[in-house]
Amino acid sequence: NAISIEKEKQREAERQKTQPPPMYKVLLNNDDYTPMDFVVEVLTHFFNLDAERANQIMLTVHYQGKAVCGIFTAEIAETKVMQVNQYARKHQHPLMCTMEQA
Ligand code: TYC
Repeated sequence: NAISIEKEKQREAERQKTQPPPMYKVLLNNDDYTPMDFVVEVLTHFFNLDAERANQIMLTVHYQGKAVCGIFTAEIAETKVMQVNQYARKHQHPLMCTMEQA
């Protein structure tokens, strides 16, 4: 009935307060055209990686097809994906950033 549904909603709300939020992996995907230097620039600028880690991740994408750039809550992951894809399009590169639940 309506009261038990309401109770369950309340219980779920309480559970969420004490539960860590779902986390999302943000990935870069390989393509044949985006310059390696541009990918490294994206990784240092949007994911706060130093040049060496950025270069490692770029090479993992290049050789394996994709790599995780970072793990974030939903809102932050969505923002990263949008910012990276907009920045790539602005510079006319096909670089593709995606997210999936960790
Ligand atoms: N494969 C690209 C090249 O050879 C480099 C590249 C790396 C592109 C990572 C995208 O996410 C990427 N220029």
